Amino acid sequence: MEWIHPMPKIELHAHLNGSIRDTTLLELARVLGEKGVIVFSDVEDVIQKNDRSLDEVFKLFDLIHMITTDHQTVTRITREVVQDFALENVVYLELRTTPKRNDSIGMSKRSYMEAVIKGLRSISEVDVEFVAAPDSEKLHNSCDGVGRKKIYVRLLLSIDRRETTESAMETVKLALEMRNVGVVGIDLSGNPLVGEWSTFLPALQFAKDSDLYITLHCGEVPNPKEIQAMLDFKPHRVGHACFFKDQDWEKLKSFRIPVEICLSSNIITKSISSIDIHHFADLYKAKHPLIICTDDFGVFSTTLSNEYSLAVRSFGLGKRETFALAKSGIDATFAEDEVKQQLGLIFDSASPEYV
Ligand code: 6MZ
Repeated sequence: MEWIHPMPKIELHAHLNGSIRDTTLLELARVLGEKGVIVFSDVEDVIQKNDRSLDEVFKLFDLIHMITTDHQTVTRITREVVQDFALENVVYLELRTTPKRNDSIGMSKRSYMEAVIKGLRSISEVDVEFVAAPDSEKLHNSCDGVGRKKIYVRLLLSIDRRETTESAMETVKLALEMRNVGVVGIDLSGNPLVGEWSTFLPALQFAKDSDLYITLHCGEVPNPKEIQAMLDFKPHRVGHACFFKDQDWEKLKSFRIPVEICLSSNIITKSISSIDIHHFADLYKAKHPLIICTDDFGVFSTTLSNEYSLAVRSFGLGKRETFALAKSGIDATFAEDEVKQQLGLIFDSASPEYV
């Protein structure tokens, strides 16, 4: 399946701090170990482990945040994550991250996001287009092997389920202020066993009313009431949808809400017990909009190409169907029409290889 890597791809569900290279994480952990902040040998095994329950994943995130949350490191990991996606021939990336406040190092949610933006600006190996610019220069052909690679990047600000209504509102206001630097929407994520939907609803409703796009982690654990409430909110996309019941599927399908599918993440965290019963198959058969994503390529040791290979092997997709699936992701992006058009051209120019 060597054709999957060069195929243009769209990534819509990627958490910044879940997408750090192991080598970078180990290097940063070693430095903190030398400073006596952590015991390196303890965290080394945790970072390199591949099999993680959902609970262990969130413990790992607490550790990662301890290692990464200073301005310089946020800038570095942003740069590396975007470079890694560009190398995977991702032509459009919606990167999500939770703006963090840490008074002890003078970090505000805004300064955290400024460090992310600095990371985007610091990439020189590939062309990164992240500011909505209708008259931006025309795209180089990203697949002809001659032009420089170009990747469109848009940002989603995540609200962590541990946050209060007030803190969630602060994130939404920040997103509104940062629309001119590529922020297009809001994500609700974090440990699904923590927090109440009613806590986040005021901020999410305000975001929606202000024309920000919304994607929700929905049904990552069994929580029938919350799933129905989330669907009634009519988000622009949902992620995971692992514990949906018939009535949830009916609603999701009638509203045509696209689903971000994260196969390895769902299998590794055991949200889905086996790939052959994954809801990808039913949604794909029903021609429901869906998009294959990585979730946390660092934490789950995967790549977007690997996720596509898994789908091809598990659900018997052909080359042409896989390409059509990747291309159909354009409609699910939160990008401006101009960008969607450009993405259409990129896929069209690559299509002779995939028909
Ligand atoms: C729910 C997840 C997640 O925001 O610090 N996150 N939330 N389910 C998942 N599935 C496994 N994977 C990641 O990236 C890390 C944060 O993203 C959310 C969690 O809130 C995690 O702390 P950022 O860049």
